[in-house]
Amino acid sequence: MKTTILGYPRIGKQRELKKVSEAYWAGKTGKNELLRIGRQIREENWLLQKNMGIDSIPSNDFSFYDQVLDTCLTVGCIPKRYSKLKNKTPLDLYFAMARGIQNKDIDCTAMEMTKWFDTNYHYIVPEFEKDQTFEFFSTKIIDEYKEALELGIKTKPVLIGPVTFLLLGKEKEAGFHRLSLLEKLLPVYFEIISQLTLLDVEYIQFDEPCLALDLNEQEREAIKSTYEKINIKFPNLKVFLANYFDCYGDNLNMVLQLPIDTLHLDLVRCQLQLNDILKSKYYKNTKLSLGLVDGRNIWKNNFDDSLQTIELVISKIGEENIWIASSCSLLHVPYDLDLETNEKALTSEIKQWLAFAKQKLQEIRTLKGLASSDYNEFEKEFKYNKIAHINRKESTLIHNENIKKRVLSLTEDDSKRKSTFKNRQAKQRLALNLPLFPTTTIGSFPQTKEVRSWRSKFKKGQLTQPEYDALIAKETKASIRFQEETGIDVLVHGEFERNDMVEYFGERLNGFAFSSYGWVQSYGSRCVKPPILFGDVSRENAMTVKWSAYAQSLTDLPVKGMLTGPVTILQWSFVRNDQPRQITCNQIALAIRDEVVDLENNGIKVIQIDEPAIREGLPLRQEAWKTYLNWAVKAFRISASGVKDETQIHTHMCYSEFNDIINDIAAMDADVITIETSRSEMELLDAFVNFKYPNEIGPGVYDIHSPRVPSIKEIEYLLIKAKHVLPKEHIWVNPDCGLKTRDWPETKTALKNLVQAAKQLREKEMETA
Ligand code: THG
Ligand code: ZN
Repeated sequence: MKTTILGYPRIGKQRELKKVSEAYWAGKTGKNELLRIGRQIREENWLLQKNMGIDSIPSNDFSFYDQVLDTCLTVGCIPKRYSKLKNKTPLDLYFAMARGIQNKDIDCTAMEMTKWFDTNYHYIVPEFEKDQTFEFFSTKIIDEYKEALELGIKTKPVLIGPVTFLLLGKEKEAGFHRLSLLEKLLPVYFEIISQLTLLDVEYIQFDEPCLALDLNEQEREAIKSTYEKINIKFPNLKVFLANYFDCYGDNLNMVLQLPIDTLHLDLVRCQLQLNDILKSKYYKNTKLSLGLVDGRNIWKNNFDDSLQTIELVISKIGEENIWIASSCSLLHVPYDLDLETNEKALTSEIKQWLAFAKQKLQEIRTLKGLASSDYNEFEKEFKYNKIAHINRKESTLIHNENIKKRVLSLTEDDSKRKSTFKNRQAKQRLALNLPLFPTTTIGSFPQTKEVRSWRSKFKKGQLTQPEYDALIAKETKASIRFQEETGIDVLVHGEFERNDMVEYFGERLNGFAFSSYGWVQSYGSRCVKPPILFGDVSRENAMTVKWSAYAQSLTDLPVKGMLTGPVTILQWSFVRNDQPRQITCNQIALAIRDEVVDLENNGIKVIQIDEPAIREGLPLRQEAWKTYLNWAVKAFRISASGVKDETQIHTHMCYSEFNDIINDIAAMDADVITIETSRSEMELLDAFVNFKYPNEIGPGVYDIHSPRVPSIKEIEYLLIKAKHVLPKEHIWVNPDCGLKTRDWPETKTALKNLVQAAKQLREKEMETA
């Protein structure tokens, strides 16, 4: 029996990598310092794993930005627009691809970014051309293997498999399919393997998480031929093939026949595949890596359950054919629970239920101990583990009978508005009196350094509540005046009082706890600190009414109330695993519903409930889509349906492709949806040619992810494009997303242009009418 993990967090225990990269990009620190911190993080991670008793330690799981981008560099898949940079230092080329580059010699956009499977991690999307060639370009994987060897550690290098790499990318031109590039790509993989073999590598981990998706015959065949070829060329290499986030599903029979050493199973996401494998006539003598320790969530492993599984597998295939592993890379969990010493933030009662990355290493080691002859040495830990689980089951912190009852007594009517959209629309028109092509923004205004410093001073006790409130009030008032002067029709208060859009609500609801250092990489140097949703969710007091009502008191124009939706709060938290996600989601939905009603009672006529993560929560296999979409859409509707017809409900979505779930988005029945489209020049609207979206819609006409200011003409052009597929009475004019990452000067100019474009379009309509 061996222990392993598929990867370790790399942002640094105290986000050292984030800090040094941002300083490097700002020109405030040199390359040597950046490289030094990178080396230090790798060394710390490796030595920690060694000390914790991990037998097979991964390398090449480190990254300065993203592992898919690393793979692009490894195989020399560098879009032509960067070719000028190829003879510069590799690091500058690398960051230019990740972040774009703009100076007097060169002006290149960044490569696109998208969500990594169903996680909140974003990867860089590889770009392929028809005449794409590959070469072994960056030797990072070799260098890091050698670096670990020098520390006396023979690692298991991690490579994104060639099929997954191709499938994750996109074709930059028509006329070919990216999978057809496999023949050209494989020789580079052979070259890498051959160099690693010369260094006496034993295992290479190939990550092929595309095996968790519905694959067609060709894609399956590509996997099969790839690993057969690798085996023919390198018969002594031990291939560790990893799939995670879901079952092998229809791909199982094929992978069981592959000539590989070890097959990794994510047993957290898919328990049932284990029995299928042990029963299968195709299963011969492949070793099995049992991914029992959850790499996506922060709960302690249940040793009792895991041991039963391990013992079953031992009885079938023998101890020597088993690995104990994390379910996926530990990238998705924070570093170390031992850093959490603030008892007020995270009580010891809650802490005893949790395991972060370092604790998960210990769990893997303990499971191996308990399943082998070292049992006695680990017996004590087994006992503590049992106690923690009993304690969690019975904790009064977790269970709230009123909430459980309220969810059980939900009826169909609770997820329905009082009237049809048509009736509501008529009443809302009278109540709001908006012009054609009404303008609005998505909610947040720039979170300047100043605003963030107020919050941080307030948290440290350097500002009193009244002092802090006065600063927020002043900023909110200025934002209302700015919007009035600019001529925006539906205003927002600006969200100056908020941190992260999920954290803010978590902090105000029962059932959530917060870590102090529980950072997880979201993309590049950007991190999030997901709330820990440990118990039944309830709302004691209004969460947003104070600032929304204050903003509304300053103006006669409607001010939109701003909330985060139940599915997004669920998706961006570490969610309890002791009840179905659907029930937890309904609890959040009821809390948001009460907030929506409170806002209405306090004079707010337009309320936006954001659901940017609804697409990300979609299961990887289509057979599971319907069930998920049913409860997710319903949870949104529960949150939105407590109001009268006159109150206009908005929602907002971004970060994903929505075309394939457009029917379900319509079923959410929001009166207005604002949606990200501007980067793809309204490609999204293609979906609306065939599908008549029934309610009102604001396709984003200003890409807020870039400091670039769109001209009036550009915005008008996008709106005219929208007018071709949407009824003009349904079109709203707004940016792509919230403006919190932007600065004021560009925001002001861009919004002036946006209002002007809407006005011009209105005038043209008047002329033709
Ligand atoms: N909140 C959460 N998840 C998200 C987003 C979010 N996932 C998708 C998308 N938005 C990811 N985008 C970002 C953008 C900015 C930051 C993180 C994710 C960011 N983080 C700060 C940093 O790393 O410096 C830390 C945040 C803080 O100081 O509170 O800027 O909006 N949950
Ligand atoms: Zn958005």
